[in-house]
Amino acid sequence: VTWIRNLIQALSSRRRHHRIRLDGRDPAASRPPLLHGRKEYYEIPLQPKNFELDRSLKLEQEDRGKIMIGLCYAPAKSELTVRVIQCVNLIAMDANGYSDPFVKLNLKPGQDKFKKYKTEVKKRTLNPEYNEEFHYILSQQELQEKTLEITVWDKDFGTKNDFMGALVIGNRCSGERWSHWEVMMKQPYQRHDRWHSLCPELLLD
Ligand SMILES: [Ca+2]
Repeated sequence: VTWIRNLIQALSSRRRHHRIRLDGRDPAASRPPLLHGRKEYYEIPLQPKNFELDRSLKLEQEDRGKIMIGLCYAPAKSELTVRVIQCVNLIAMDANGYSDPFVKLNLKPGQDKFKKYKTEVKKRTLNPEYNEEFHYILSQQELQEKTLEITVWDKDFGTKNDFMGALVIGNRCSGERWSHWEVMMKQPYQRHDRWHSLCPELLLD
């Protein structure tokens, strides 16, 4: 139990690393010389106590990669077409250093008539290309009140899928995520392709 006590001590201190001996003995009690260069200690990274203070870690966590979405509205058919084109620099969710990403679309506020769509799963990649189109039938007025929720997931076979990143596009959003929706409504019958950053959560502004 000595090494557990040491670990608890290290967790309560501000140290980022603690040495743990693999045979469970207290490394402080005796320090025999290293024989044949064998590694006796492994550095175990500990989580910093205060995530807010560690800015570099926070930035790293927020970088979820980018997604390219194509939007086109055809008023004569009352048809919105969403094209999921591709993603780049997604985060790795699997132990092999890759993910098996797929994209889900959800037009909100949702009624039953708006189906939830998803793309194919692209296996073992962080830069998937989809080029898949999905269609919604709704009037121009309805379109103004909608937001499109886009989420990226890692397919896990046998267990729950992992959330990877999110994007909301619509009139209630700000910046690029609003202007993309705006240009789609102002210039109908044309496909407008744009890159967007993925966020760790669904944000409107
Ligand atoms: Ca997976």
